[in-house]
Amino acid sequence: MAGSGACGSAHTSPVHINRQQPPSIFTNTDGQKVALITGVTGQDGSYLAEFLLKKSYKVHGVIRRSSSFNTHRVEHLYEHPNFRMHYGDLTDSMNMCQLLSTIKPDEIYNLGAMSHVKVSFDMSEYTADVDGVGVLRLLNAIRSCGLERTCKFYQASTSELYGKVREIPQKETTPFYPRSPYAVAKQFAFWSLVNYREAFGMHLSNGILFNHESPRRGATFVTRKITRAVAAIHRGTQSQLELGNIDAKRDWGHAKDYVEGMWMILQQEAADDFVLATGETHSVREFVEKAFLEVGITIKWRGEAVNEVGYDSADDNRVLVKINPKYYRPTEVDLLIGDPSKAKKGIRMAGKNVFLRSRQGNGGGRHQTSRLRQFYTVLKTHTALCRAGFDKLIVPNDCILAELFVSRVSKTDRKSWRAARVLRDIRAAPVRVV
Ligand code: NAP
Ligand code: F7E
Repeated sequence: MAGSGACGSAHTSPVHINRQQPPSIFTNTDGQKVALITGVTGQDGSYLAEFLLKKSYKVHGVIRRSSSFNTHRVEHLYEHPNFRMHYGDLTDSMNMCQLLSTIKPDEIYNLGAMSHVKVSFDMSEYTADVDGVGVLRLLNAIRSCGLERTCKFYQASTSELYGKVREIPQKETTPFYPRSPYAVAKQFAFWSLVNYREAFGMHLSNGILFNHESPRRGATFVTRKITRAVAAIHRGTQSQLELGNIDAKRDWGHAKDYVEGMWMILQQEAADDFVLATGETHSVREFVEKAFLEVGITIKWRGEAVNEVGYDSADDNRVLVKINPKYYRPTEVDLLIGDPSKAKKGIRMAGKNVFLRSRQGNGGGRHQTSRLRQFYTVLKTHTALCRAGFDKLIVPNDCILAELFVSRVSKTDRKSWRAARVLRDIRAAPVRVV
């Protein structure tokens, strides 16, 4: 394996954030694959780390320095002998170079990003730096470290690239029309990969992923914002939910399925770009209605535009949903619905298409549910968690707790998530209400 380029000789002292890590994690002599995940502390990064550890990878994650804790999604992995975290930032070229020259990953999953579309309008230059130029930094670091023949690279591209959509549904050949600084930055990244793939023959793949959610979704994205609010309203600790454009439509899937898709994309012999999507679309309005139904409230609507309100059908005076223009975006993406045919045909493992096997409903099988049911599963999981008050509790392993609910609802993965152990841990944990 190469490693003697400009960065190859750079000395680095990785941050030993987790305790009791054997030094062998940096060597790849025993045939174990080595993966580097940027954005490991995010929704997708945490699921991907778990997924790769189960596949016996050595997993290195990049964590941003923060004055407050940003590790709650991965803390349960700290003691894993094959997991290690390193301080880093996509805005720091030397840091990226040093990490790559030390770790010499076989696979890089670039999930790190300023990922909030609305916020990108307020922080456009920073977003371009992290989500756009940051990717180029990583690609150059691979080349500088002489890893371009051995290292595969996954880029977290996005359905936001389609923006003001030119075609319905959207597929790999649909022209892009980005509608936010976030999407513009991601377009720069997308084409940087294609260019380096063609110019230098590197194994670089874009996953064009449509929205995917989970109990680990950040609380300011619309699905979690709604379900948390519904639960709080149900508990009597919140009176109303304020939203922006409730007529936007999204193709929502489950993050756990999508991280498996990321891995499968990198297992292809030839690098390529793939849409991962469910092929169904639902409006934010519909999500609101279904979420309230979970707590026994039927929402009815009256008024128009900013004056529209959602009220409890059992009590006309009980307004539960209001429109607040502060949540509108300067330019909106109205409708996203993906066509994942290429991935379904193209991503095959061991002669069998197992892509989106458990929660996507792409055929028969005992664990399979319909795509619509999957949408409700995400919704129910959020609501169940919040209704039970868990968003108000601090437990050491709340990520795992959330997974337990996923397992219960979807009836999959029960064994692998060791429900009994989780419950025991929760009971023993010093729970405090905040
Ligand atoms: P997320 O929960 O917001 O996680 C983003 C991660 O990036 C966090 O770990 C964050 O660190 C890290 N990060 C932010 N700025 C960074 C920087 N300057 N340097 C290094 N790391 C940085 O996002 P996600 O939902 O897991 O999405 C993962 C990736 O997929 C993102 O690139 C996103 O744009 C893309 N994507 C997401 C979706 C979706 O529906 N979820 C769909 C398509 C594409 P902190 O924890 O410290 O903030
Ligand atoms: O908004 C509307 C909003 O913020 C969904 C990121 O992971 O997926 C995500 O981006 C829709 C939009 O996700 C509120 O206007 C209404 O139309 O949950 P979101 P997003 O913008 O689709 C893509 C694929 C990514 O790549 C991104 O990284 O919901 N909406 N009212 C609202 N959205 C929010 N956040 N808050 C509201 O109050």
